[in-house]
Amino acid sequence: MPPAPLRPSAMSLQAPSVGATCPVPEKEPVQPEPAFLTRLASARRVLILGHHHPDGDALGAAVGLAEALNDMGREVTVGTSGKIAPNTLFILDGSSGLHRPFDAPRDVRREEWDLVVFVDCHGPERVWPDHPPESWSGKLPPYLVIDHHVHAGPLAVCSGLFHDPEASSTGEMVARVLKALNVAFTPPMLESLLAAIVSDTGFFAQANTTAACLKEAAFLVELGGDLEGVNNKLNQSFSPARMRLLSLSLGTMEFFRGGRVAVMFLTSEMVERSGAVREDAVGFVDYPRSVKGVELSALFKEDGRGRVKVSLRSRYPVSARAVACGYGGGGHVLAAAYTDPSPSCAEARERFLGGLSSVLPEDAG
Ligand SMILES: [Mn+2]
Repeated sequence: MPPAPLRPSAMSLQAPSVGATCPVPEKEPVQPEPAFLTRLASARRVLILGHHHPDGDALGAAVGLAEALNDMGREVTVGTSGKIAPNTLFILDGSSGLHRPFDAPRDVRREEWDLVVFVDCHGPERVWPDHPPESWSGKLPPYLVIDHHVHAGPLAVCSGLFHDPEASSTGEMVARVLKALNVAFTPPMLESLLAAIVSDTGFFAQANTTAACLKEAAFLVELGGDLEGVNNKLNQSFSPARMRLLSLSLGTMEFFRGGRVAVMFLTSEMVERSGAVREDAVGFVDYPRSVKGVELSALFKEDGRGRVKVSLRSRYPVSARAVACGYGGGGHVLAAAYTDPSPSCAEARERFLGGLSSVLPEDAG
């Protein structure tokens, strides 16, 4: 999921007048605490885990950190839980054979690791959302968290936290960690960290593309990071089956509320007919909101288990999160999601449209 979109501060919206001293519009980014770095660097055997169904940021941040720790002589594994979109698999190829699946908390044997690092999420509940807290509570090795999502409350059980909700991506934060550790950046680190940053910023196009984010990316490019190469792998390497699936899904786009709301379906039947896999649908959610005048968009995806996952995008000031929270979901202001118990996209859409009046009041349109 893309990161918390940030509204630019009032200061950054004011262009400096000609001849005036240019103001410093952004405060310096948060750096990891020395104790956090010591904890990270002193572990010998480290397991790095991103959130369930890891996206480009979770994978890139994990691999970037893993490569650095590996070069420091640590035993490192990147663990993943859930499915990975085909266009982001290259990020794992860049790691030195350090990846394996961890589909359940029991796969993390306590005696095997000195430390677990959760990246792009705040802990085990985001890695194994289908497992009850009893399955991991008190059973994991000590763990650190590196994350840019907004947390609901303090994280009591982690042994160290590097948290910056203003960071564009966890990849940007890992770049800060590696600099603080005086790591010599290698091509696999540069590629995976850039892949993380561009994944969460829509290739430097979204509101979270801050000056700090661009500076961090520029630092990585200066060291030899190849943005064009990352773009080719991430956005120019889709399968024909994925395009067939996109075509079927786009064919279902419909508009409501005078064009302010757009919805699109992705059914299991379409996945089967196209020969694609569900994870090929990465990026589909952005199409309905890309239409002029659309303030809120929803992609309804049958999850293959009799429910419908609803991914929302909105334009400021409409809050996708407020809509998602109304249905028991959550997320960021402009990008959020919830699961609808309806067996079909059409039923889930009716429920969605029925609950919009509080967020998107009826107007003349
Ligand atoms: Mn992220």
